[in-house]
Amino acid sequence: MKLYIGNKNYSSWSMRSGVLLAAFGIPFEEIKLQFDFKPGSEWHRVIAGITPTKRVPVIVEDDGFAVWETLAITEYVADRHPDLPIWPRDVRARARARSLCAEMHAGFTRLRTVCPMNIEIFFPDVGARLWAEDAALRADVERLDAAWRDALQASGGPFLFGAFSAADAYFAPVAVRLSRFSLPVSDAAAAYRDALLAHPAVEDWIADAMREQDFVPEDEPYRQER
Ligand SMILES: N[C@@H](CCC(=O)N[C@@H](CS)C(=O)NCC(=O)O)C(=O)O
Repeated sequence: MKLYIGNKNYSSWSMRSGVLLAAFGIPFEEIKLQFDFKPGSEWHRVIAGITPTKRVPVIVEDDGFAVWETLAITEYVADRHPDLPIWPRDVRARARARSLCAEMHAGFTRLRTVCPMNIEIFFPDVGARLWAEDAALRADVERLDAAWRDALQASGGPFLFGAFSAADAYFAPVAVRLSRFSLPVSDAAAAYRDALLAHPAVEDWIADAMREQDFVPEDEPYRQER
């Protein structure tokens, strides 16, 4: 099985699927497609042959069968590995985990827009300015904080549903955003953010991202160059 991803530094959706597979020890071949959004680039040529959405991540099986969209990838991986607790075993916890992943997939748009994932750099000044000026960002982070606190309180932690699950893989890029932009959260959310950043699968992804040394202008609203 191949997992096509984008640059690890920037690609938050790729990170969700990559961390999920690594955290559960599922064997896969990682294929990184360098972001290059100029017309006619290698990125456009290769991605168009893999998925009709022209976005990563994408799973491609040996016979060419492809699965795209992170939520669908998560479900496919869980279906293929029913022995692994990718979703919480308890039916209500599982429903709640799916609600949070769906909420993440469709929502938190202000947080995702103004605080794009950029693993290799810390922007505390930008984060402080955004926090002061942007009510929609504050509302997203407050909702996130409440969602995390509710799940952690019900499960007892250290991850949202106790043991690491798909929901945690889903929120790994958000933990990076909170940390890089130094956005204020409750003590419980901060402890979870730090536990997530310290998970070996997340640490490995971050270490790879730090080694990339790429600069993709379309993903760099706060820098002109490296
Ligand atoms: N809803 C999609 C989002 C995927 C997505 O937007 N991926 C970005 C990289 S993080 C991408 O491929 N962007 C390329 C482009 O916009 O051309 C998913 O869940 O997989």
